[in-house]
Amino acid sequence: MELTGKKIVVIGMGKTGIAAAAFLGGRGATVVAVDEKPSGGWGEAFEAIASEPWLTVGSYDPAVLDGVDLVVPSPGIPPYNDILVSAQKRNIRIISEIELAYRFIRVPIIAVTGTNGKTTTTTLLGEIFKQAGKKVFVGGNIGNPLIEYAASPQTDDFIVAEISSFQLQWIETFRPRAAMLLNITCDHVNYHGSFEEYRRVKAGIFEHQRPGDLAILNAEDETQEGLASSVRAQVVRFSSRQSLRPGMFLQDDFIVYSKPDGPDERYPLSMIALPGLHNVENVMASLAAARFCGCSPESIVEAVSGFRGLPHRIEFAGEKHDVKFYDDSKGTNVDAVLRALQTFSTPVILLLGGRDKDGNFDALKPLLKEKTKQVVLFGEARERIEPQLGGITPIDKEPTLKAAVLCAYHKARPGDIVLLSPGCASFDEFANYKERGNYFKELVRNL
Ligand code: UMA
Repeated sequence: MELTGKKIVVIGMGKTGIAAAAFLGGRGATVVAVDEKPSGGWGEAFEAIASEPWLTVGSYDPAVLDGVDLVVPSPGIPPYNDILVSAQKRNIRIISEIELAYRFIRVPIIAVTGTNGKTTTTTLLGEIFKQAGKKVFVGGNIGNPLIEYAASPQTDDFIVAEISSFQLQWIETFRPRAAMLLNITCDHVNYHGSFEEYRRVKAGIFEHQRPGDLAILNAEDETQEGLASSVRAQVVRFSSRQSLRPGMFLQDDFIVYSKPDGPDERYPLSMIALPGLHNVENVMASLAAARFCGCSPESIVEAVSGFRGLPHRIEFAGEKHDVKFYDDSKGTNVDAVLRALQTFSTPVILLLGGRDKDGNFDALKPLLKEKTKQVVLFGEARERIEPQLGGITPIDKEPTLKAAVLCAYHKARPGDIVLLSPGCASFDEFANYKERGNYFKELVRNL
């Protein structure tokens, strides 16, 4: 892709936009940086490139597009953004940062997408590769934009990339050597416009693959029905509920990998230290990718056995008077709450709330009845969620997370579990889910 002499608008001066601007400027393009925030507050990383001769700051409106060849939006810029809508009307090319990066990356990319489980699976897969002696870069939505890697010497054997639907929005040729779609449930509908569009964009991860590539699909996810027939890559499907031959499934206490050629491989479920069936699915998907990339079964068992999961994903947060607390602050949508609840067999006091993302909390009802003895709603979303739960379980409402934790602790009896799995964004009280989870853990420590 020729960038020299091109005039390119980069929208959003966060992590991605700044890295993309630096890359483009370094390749001879003229970059116009725009952001909805005034330019004084774009942070230190922006200051480091602010005086480059190839960079100008543009106005945050469609007029900035005059004479522009290309637009690179940051992932957080929704497709209905005025500048993007205008660029489309004017037939100005728009590509996402992962598409730009892909054009310059020579290392095979293993891409992980799905509504839930992406970060855990990406991290686990990175660990497996390392255990197998492969040099690997782990990046993407997990926190290191791929465009930064494109500017590096690229000496790794593989890239394991967490890919969000936002990043898939404007791809043209992005072709991962192996790609997996863990699951699709309702999320980010306000960004994509509809669930159908969200699904379409997510499935785009397979769109440019070729027959020698690998597509890993979840056979139990009904939103993926029919997808296998439209994928050009070879397909491996995994299921946590039924036998699949060929495919990956559970039998007795083993994950069985039945391949079209060659004998079955069997991996003991006891190697998985993470709770919940969803984590078994994450391991199955990782296993398929790792075997495809030449990791030995022994290294897979070794790496999975040693993997203890990530902070804020159903993480044990402490115990007081025989009440156990779990931090699932990363559970910012209804499906993640369902997954977290399924993990527990003892009575749960569930902390639900935060900033509303228009989730359908009605879907929680059957599991709430089965698993919870109490729900404590908190934060901005508490009033909207309450009627959706239809009185299925006792409910308390508190304005803040702190008040919710105190309320839950007060109601808990020895043997109970208090689970923060909010099903909402954190932004009403916190900068992000990590800050919310850390604050929760601090509250538990101080009880
Ligand atoms: N901005 C605008 N207009 C808008 C929205 C934002 O100008 O309409 C500006 C903001 O003022 C800010 C900048 O854009 O200055 C932020 O851009 P961004 O939101 O794309 O954030 P980045 O810092 O570039 O981080 C992005 C991902 N963020 C999002 O997708 C929202 C990070 O994922 C990712 O780690 C990073 O790139 C590196 O790849 C975060 C995330 O929440 C963790 N992802 C979503 C998720 O996981 O659910 C998809």
